[in-house]
Amino acid sequence: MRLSQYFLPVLKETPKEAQIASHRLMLRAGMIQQSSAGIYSWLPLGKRVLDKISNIVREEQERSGALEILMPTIQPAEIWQESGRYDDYGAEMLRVTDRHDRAMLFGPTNEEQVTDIFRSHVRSYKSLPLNLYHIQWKFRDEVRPRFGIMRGREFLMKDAYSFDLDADGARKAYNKMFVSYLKTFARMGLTAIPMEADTGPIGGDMSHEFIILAETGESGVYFHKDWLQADLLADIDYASDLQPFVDKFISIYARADEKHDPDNCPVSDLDLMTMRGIEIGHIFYFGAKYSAAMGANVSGPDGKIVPVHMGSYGIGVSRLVGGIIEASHDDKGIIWPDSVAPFGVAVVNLKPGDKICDKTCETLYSDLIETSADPLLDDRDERPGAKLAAMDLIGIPWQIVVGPRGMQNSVVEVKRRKTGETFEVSPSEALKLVSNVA
Ligand code: 5CA
Repeated sequence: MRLSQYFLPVLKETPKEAQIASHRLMLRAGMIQQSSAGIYSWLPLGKRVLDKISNIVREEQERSGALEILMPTIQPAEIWQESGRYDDYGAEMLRVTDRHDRAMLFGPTNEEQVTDIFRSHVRSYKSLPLNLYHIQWKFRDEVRPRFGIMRGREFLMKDAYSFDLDADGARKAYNKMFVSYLKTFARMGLTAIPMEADTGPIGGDMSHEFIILAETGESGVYFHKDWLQADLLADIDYASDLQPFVDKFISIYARADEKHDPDNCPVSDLDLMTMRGIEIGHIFYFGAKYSAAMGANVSGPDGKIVPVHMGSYGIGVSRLVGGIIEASHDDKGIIWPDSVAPFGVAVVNLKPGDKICDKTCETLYSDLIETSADPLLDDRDERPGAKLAAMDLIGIPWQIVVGPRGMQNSVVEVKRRKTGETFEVSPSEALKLVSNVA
């Protein structure tokens, strides 16, 4: 992408309304724009990151065996009346009426909708296990939307729903999602700590929320310092018994502050850490809560007809954009992990119009496209300082800076955003350097 032809409305001033780093930086980097309270447009740079994150989530869901579908944002009230949640959900649910006076709603979650799909088609245990997921916008009329897209009213969620014949099968489905979450977040450079949690309006009797550590998190967390060195499962065979893995992770202490009892804590003061955390995922096992209410039954091998056992598994995809920034930024701007960066490499032409600089940049740019490094070429007619500051602000992991002075010795400067290290190398060595990252 050529920056001269891109839409990157960066802000010079720090927006006053933003209280936390990620919100400030997303506005300054031209990633999002507020439409109304808790509702945002995603501008080109923000949309790229949102898509990168969605794709990692999608890949790890598929690896775990879940199948992608797409359910609507607008749902009929009837299915929520069947489950009994239509009234319970209260003012958080955005209710709308269509031209025929039919009650509809903008989905805050999709247990009812997916249960309706299931009961229309599945009758036998032979079709199980089944896990259906989608990545879709949700609406919750939060009392206090805040921190930009972190607690929005409209937000993008990955929600998966598992169906099994019995509690045993459901536990296996739960374990698969548990493990796939650790992998998903590790790929984004995040250590996500699973914590036993309350089930709230989703219901059920087993639940874990996944928390990343950040000063601006909404909840306090107590945890064993081993979490900071946890080995997050590079390779996992989903067909194997995952219970030992899950048990191992659950056995490392982690509790929300309201559940932490200092007098009965198994962890010594020396090993215990406390920080604030951001909830980026939440998984639930709720058995037959929805299937019994909505008549989603299957016949077992013995011919007996029973309500199917279900769980649901959410990831805050749009919240993750802010969460990653909270976990990875400095006073100059965002520091994207390579896996979710909007562009892999920035090629900064310090002097557009200078023949050698132009030619070197064009060659680097086309070579980087060739190697799929997803380059951004800063070919704007701007002050060098402003260009370098913009690249730091938007957090591109590698920068190749091409200027007339370096060109006299046929060298460019390569900078690693994360460490601030710089290397003076030839353009071809620069290509090698930036392509050698995983
Ligand atoms: N049906 C279940 C699981 S699919 C469910 O809705 N779970 S949830 O309520 O915990 O939401 C799942 C994830 O969505 C949360 O972990 C959080 O990361 C994200 N999320 C929830 N509310 C918001 C919000 N207002 N703004 C941004 N992200 C949110």
